Amino acid sequence: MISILGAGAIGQLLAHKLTEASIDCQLIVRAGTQYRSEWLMIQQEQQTYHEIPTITAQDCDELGQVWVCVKANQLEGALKSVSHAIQDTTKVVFFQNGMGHDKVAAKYLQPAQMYFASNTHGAFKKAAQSVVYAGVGQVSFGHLELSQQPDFLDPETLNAVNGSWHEHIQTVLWQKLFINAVVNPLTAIYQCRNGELLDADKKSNVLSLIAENQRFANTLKLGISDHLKDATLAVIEATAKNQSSMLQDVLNQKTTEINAINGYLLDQAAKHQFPTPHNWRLWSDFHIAHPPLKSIADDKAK
Ligand code: KPL
Repeated sequence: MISILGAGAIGQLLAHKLTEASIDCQLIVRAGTQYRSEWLMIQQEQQTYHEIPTITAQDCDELGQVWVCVKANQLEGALKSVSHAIQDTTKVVFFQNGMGHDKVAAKYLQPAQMYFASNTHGAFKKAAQSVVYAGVGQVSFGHLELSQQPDFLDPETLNAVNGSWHEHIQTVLWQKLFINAVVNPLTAIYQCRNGELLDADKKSNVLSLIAENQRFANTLKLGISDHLKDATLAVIEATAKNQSSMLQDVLNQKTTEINAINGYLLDQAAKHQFPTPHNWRLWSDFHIAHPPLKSIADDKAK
C-alpha cells in the first residue's frame, strides 16, 4: 500500500495514476474535512473518476511506503503529523521542489529511509477533489546514498507514474532546482506566465541567471555539462502557458517555496564561496515585491 501524504494537485494526480494501474494507495488527508470516495481527474476533455480511499494522519498506523506531496514549507508539519506511524522499515519518498529536505526530515527518519523524486507531470487542483492533468511528464526516483533500485519501487509502480530509477538523483534534483530558481521567482516578480520570460524585456535577466547557475554547477562538478541553458529554455517553452507554482502561491497569498529553492542555492553558493550576484539580486527583488507573510498561522487561515 502506498500512502500519499497531501491531497494537493500532485498528490491527487499520483493517486489517480496508481489507482488506474490497480496499485493500492490511499491519500492521507486533514482531519475535520469530509471527503467523498470518488475523485475526479480531468485530462483535456476527458473526465475520469476513481475511488481513492482516504485516511487522516492521526488514524495512520504502521506506514510501509509514504509519498510526501506537500509543499516544501509544509514538510516538517506533515512528517510530524504521521511520525507516530513511521517505523524503522518505513520508506519515504519526497516530491518537494527545492533541496535540503533531508535535513528537515532527519528529526523523523534515518537517511537510509529517505528517497527523492523529481516530477515533471503538470497538474493543478480545480476543486478540493478534482485535478487537471495539464501535461504528461515523468518522475525520476533515487536515493542520495544508495544507487541500487529498491524492491518497493517495482516496475509496475514506476510504470504507473511514468517513473524511472536514477542512480544519481542529486544531479536530477540540482538541475530541477536551477530551473525552478530562475522561472519561479521571476514569474512571481513580473507576475507573468512562464513563456513571457522570453519576452525581450525579461530575457536578458533570465540568461544572466542561467549563466551564473551554469558556472556554479560546474564548480559543484554535478555533471550538468553546459546544457543548463537549453534545459531551462526548454522547460520555459514547454510550460509557456503555465503559471509557475510560486506565482500561484503569491497570487493566493500562500507561503512560497523560495527558501527551499533560492535560499538553498544561495546557502550552498556561500558554503562554496562562489559569488552569485545575479541570484542575490533576484532574492532581493523577490522579497521587495513579496515581503514574507506575517506568520504561518496567517497562511493556514487562508
Ligand atoms: O516546476 C515548475 C513550477 O512551477 O514549480 C515549473 C517547471 C517552473 C513549471 O511551472
